[in-house]
Amino acid sequence: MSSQATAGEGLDVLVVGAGFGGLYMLHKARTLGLRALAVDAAPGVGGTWYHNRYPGARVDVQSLEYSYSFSEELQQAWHWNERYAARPELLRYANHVADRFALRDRIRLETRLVAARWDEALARWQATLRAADGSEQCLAARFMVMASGPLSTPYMPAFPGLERFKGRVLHTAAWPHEDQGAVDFSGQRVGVIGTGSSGVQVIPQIAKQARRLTVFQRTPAYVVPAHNGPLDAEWERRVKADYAGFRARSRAMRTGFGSEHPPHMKSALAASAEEREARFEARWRIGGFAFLGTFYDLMIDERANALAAEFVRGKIRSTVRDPEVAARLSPTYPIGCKRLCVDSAGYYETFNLPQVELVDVSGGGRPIEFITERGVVAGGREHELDALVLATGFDAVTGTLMRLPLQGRGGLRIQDKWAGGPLNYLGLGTAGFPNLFHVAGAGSTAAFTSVILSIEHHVDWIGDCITWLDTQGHKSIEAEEDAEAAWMAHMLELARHTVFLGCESWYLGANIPGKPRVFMALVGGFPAYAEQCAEVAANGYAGFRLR
Ligand code: NA7
Repeated sequence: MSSQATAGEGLDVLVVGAGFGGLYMLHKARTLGLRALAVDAAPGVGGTWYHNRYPGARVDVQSLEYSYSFSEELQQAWHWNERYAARPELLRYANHVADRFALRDRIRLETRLVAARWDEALARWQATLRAADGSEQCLAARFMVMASGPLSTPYMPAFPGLERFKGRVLHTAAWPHEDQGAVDFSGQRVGVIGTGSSGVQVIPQIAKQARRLTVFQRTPAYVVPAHNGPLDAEWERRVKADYAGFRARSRAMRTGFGSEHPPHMKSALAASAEEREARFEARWRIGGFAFLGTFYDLMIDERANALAAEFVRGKIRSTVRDPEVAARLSPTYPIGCKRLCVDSAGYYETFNLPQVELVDVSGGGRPIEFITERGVVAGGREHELDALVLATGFDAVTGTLMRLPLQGRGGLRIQDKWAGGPLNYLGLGTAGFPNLFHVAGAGSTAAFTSVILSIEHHVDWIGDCITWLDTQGHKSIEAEEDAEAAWMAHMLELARHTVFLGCESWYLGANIPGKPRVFMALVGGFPAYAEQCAEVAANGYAGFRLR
């Protein structure tokens, strides 16, 4: 291991992650003339889109909105093939960005941040990086930006006996890179555990190949159609004619996307049954998240929400031929409480196929008991399988940071600081961790927006902040504990007025046994959040301690 780095030989910014967050942070830092380096454990850039290689992986926000806006040349030059891009296209885009902005020479792939400690005397982060060959290097950086992704640590439930299973076990978020490009399930009996976004996407694809597909469902998802297809050339032309205006309209939306179909400003409760049905149907035909904007109060009034939920259950009943299967696929918690699943492949129709079986493993029903050499035992029955796909999600938002030996001021460990859940001010900084910034992490609206819009907002704010600190001659910035506590109270207060506390979601950490149940995202909408962040900056970074 090299010796401890000293102040003189360090970086200005160490960026952790080379997904969309890390790539833009690196670009930003370089345009500001800062010495920056990004590291990523993966062998390629693209983050989420590098790892989630399972068949059917696709973005749930329209491509024209799930893309960078920072470069007019880029947004004009890039052509999306599909309305909702699939993983390969998204990965090509990430690689194109890395090349176009000449970022590769400052990205170290297959390199993991294995430790980082704030050095108070030097006002630097001392970071240890480990390369794939095991060699380690210490680097000092004035600032560290965690662009490690809110959904980057896959969750593998500890099913008893899993290690005994003789077939292949795959996780959707750690899908293997096969020589031939794709895992072949032809002729196999395949089990899928999990019916969130990943399960909903992978299930119809596996059903096309497998001899038999058994879906183990603990909680059914609300699945809305994407109506995906080739990108409409006329829409692309219109957007590109005024991309800046399109982006500005997106930023004015609470979700940062969907400006072409803003929420209808009427209560679902004020509409007649006929009007409601017609409006839900019209939104269903548009596809995607637009459905949740059929009426303005779907996410804040349980009774309004219940009407939307019943409409979707009606769609399930009219699509799935076996009424018992349809009933099992029908959720009862508030719609949108867990992230809505956007379907491009006929998810509900898949359950009409003779080779597909839906097994209820809900907590109240008959959970998965254990795994044998041959398959999964649930409900007292052994389901024999050749391959088992875990679409069991992520230790979301905090999981990646909580696995890092990250030590702030006075040796404060992030694991202790966040033992009761993440603490953050504006979603950007944490008390006790000077000069450490978060991108698309806890405490921001990232989870409820087009994440690239949030990334750009965070990175721009961080870039401005570093520039300001340097001009003012400050060596460090750190969230104040009071400001942080007030921010967390604000987050909870906002969430209380929504339906988001009405189910067990990854937003709440409720998908991970033992994880503190804390609502980790800000539901106040992007415009209000961006305004608060701008105000803090305009007021000399009020709520942050400067040194
Ligand atoms: P999700 O949405 O967290 O879904 C994980 C699924 O796995 C969900 O259906 C879980 O059921 C199920 N699960 C987890 N543990 C178990 C056990 N022990 N037994 C049975 N079933 C289990 O992850 P995704 O990867 O689909 O999507 C994450 C985000 O990525 C998504 O929201 C988009 O933003 C993109 P549960 O619902 O917890 O009962």
